Amino acid sequence: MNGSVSTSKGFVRCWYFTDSTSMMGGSGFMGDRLLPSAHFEAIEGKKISVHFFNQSMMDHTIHLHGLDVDQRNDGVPSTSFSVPRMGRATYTFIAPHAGTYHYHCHVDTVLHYEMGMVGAVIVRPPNASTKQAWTGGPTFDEEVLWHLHTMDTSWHNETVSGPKTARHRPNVFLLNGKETAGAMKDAYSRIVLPLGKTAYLRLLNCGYQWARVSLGGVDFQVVASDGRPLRNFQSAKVWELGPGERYDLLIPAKKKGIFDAKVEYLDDFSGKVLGEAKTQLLV
Ligand SMILES: [Cu+2]
Repeated sequence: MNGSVSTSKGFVRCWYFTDSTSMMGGSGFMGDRLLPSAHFEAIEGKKISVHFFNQSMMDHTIHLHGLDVDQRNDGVPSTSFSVPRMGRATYTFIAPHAGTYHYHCHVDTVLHYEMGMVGAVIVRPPNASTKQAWTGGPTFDEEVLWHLHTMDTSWHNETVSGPKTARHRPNVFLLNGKETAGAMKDAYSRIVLPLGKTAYLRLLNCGYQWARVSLGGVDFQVVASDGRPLRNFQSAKVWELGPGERYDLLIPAKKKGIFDAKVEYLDDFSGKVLGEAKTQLLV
């Protein structure tokens, strides 16, 4: 689909996937927004079919990043196929392991990705639990997905990548599709946790910059990377993830308070903070 999102830099044209099976009747994920694109869920070991109707005037695909699909279902036009405008296709795969995954369009990837054709895939354990990360893995009380994304709004006037998209200079910094003013009060981005409970935070970096995540000094454990458990969980207060990476964090609520949670986007070469999106952790 194609639409405009309101940002501090004005309305920005974007392209996105919607979920026609959702209660929202084809709106974006998280109720009221076009970005991020709709996320979907699968169950480990089960065969999944994703029916794609390309309701646009351009070719697109769905590439299931990290899901170990076969060649036909890989969504790379040169080695699989592309879905023409107003065309339909079904992608089929067996969800490999419970965890946080990613999908995106792979046609003129650099531009289609930037435009918003990116989303998360959550694979649940075989018992379909929404309170355990994987079989034998950590359990949690609350689950939050943070989709990290930046925009260079000048790119959003283009229809094909070229000289004007040779450099990515982000000027909009998003958390779940919202800048700080929106993310601070966004029920899908804020982490609200009763004392003694645990949150599971799934991070997916869809920006073209490194992202640094912190929770106002609150300790967390990094337990999984790119859909696989870490052999040793790592305690941290700050975590950085590169473009396309996913990390899952376990956050125990040990102290009452309102903490400044944020994601800072870093220049890939200098490490300088280019911008940030803030929200809150409330215990
Ligand atoms: Cu596309």
